[in-house]
Amino acid sequence: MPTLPDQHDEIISSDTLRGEGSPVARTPPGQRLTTKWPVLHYGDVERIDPADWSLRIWGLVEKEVTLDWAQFNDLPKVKVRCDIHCVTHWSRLDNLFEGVATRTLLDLAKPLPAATHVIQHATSAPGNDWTTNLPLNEFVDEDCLLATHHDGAPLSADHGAPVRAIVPKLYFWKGAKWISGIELTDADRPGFWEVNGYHMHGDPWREERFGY
Ligand SMILES: Nc1nc2c(c(=O)[nH]1)N[C@H]1C(S)=C(S)[C@@H](COP(=O)(O)O)O[C@H]1N2
Ligand SMILES: [Mo]
Repeated sequence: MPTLPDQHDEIISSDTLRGEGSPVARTPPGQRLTTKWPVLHYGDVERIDPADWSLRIWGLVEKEVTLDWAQFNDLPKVKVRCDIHCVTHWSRLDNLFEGVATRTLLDLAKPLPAATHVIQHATSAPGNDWTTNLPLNEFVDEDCLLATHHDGAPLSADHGAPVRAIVPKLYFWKGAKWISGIELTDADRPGFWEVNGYHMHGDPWREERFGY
C-alpha cells in the first residue's frame, strides 16, 4: 500500500475525477448531473449525538477495535476530492470529503489474510443494522474514507452525521451513513440493498446497478 500523505492539507484526488476531464467525460453512462445533494436512505434519519457514537471493527481481524468519537478524531485526517454517482441516476461532481482514511482504521485492527470482503454496518433501519458489502481491496483504496465533513462543513444528520463511509469508485450506496461497524469476512455476503436486487459490486462505469 502507498503511504498516506503526512501533510494535513494535501488533497487526495480520486480516480473518479478522471484526470480532471470535462463534466461529460466524468459522467458514467445513464447518469445526470446535479449540483444539489439529494438525500436517500431506507427508514428514518438517524440523529446521533457524537458522544453516543462508536465504531467497531471486527470479524477476521488480529485485534478487534472499538473507537469512540474522541479516539476517532485523534487519528490522522485526510481530504479527498471525488465525484459521486448514485444508482438512482444522479451524479454530483467535485465533492470534498474530510475524515479518516479507511486504511488508517483497518491498520489498527489488522485484517487477517483470510479476509476478502467488508460489510459496513449502520445504526439505521432495518433493525438498526443497515449493511452493505464490498471487496476489502476496494474499501482500502486511498480515496476511501470515513467522513465527518463535506465541502468544509460538518455532515448533516440526513447525510449520515457524525460519520459516513465514502467509496468514490462505486455507486454511492456502497457507503453507509451513520456508520457504526466494519466487519471483515471471507465471503461476499449481500447487504440490505443487495438482498433487494442491487448489484454485489456496483461499478458505475459498468452500470452494475442490479444483479451479480
Ligand atoms: N445507513 C444507510 N446508509 C446508506 C443508505 C441507507 O439506506 N442507510 N442508502 C445508501 C444509498 S442508496 C445512497 S444513494 C446514499 C445516499 O447518500 P446521501 O443521502 O448522503 O446522498 O447513502 C447510502 N448509505
Ligand atoms: Mo442510492
